[in-house]
Amino acid sequence: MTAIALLQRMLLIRRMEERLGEVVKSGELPGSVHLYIGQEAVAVGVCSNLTRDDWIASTHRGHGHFLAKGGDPHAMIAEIFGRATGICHGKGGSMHVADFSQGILGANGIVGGGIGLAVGAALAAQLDGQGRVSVVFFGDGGANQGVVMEAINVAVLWKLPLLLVCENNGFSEFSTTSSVTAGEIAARAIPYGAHSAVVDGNDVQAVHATAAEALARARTGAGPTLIEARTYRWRGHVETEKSFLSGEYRTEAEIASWVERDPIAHVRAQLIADGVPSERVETVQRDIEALVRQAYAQAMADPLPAESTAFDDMFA
Ligand SMILES: Cc1ncc(C[n+]2csc(CCOP(=O)(O)OP(=O)(O)O)c2C)c(N)n1
Repeated sequence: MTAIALLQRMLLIRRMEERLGEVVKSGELPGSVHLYIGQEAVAVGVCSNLTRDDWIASTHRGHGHFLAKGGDPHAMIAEIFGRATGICHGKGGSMHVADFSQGILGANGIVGGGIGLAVGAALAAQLDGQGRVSVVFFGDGGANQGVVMEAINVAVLWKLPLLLVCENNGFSEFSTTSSVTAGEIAARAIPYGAHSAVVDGNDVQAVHATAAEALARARTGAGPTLIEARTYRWRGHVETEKSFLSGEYRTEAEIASWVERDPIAHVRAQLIADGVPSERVETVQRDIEALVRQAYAQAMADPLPAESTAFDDMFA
């Protein structure tokens, strides 16, 4: 993927999420959402190495992963608004956006819930023998779920084509990572004999390169890798958190210091330094803005599911 394409995908996530933040604030969307703003380089850096046939499993903060893997922006936003045209017919919502046809096993409301799914997909990929891989994204809070250790253990033993991507964004809800997480997350792979790496999660090229190495190993039967991508969550744990939190759990200065390290500004600056004309970059931005406007307008005009479909798509 070219640097322009990386920028495009990151901008798509950013603009989709910014608009979502606005509609939550205006009360147009009941409930709340977990925004991915600030972490775009992780999803895009990893997914830019994947084909449609590869699998990803995601988290409660899953819109960025869905879009980075090639999920349809309109179908995602229609899903979040409970429309019949949503990717899960309006029955899944923000925390369950999934599209198996794009290799997206879904966002997941259970912290660490994607990990077992991704191990299963990795085993299926290995049995299929087509060279597919399976990637799971989880947070630093998710890293403390026991299933991470179970996944690494079995993936090393069976040489599964699995990549575990921990997005260490500094917080698990309102607790700092350092107050609930012992040691270095990436190091947890080492006793099992898995590969591991720490990467700057705000540098899309660095994430892309680190994931490329890990995925090349996975595709050739050399087993799993755990990547810890260090980044920062710009927005609240949920968009509505100010309505129920009694105090602050971080400072404005801390947030500002990370906004200065904006992953999108970083890649934009790199493009300009490499001689890409600024008009080209502006065109990319304008096109993304038009696409996002269109996705929202269409979703808002779409119908809600018919009552008669309430029991469709149920297994039991
Ligand atoms: C099994 C489980 N335990 C607790 C929760 C409540 N919960 C939702 S998000 C979250 C924090 C997750 O933090 P992290 O994994 O670091 O992801 P981030 O929100 O930072 O992206 C918690 C504890 C849950 N959804 N599932």
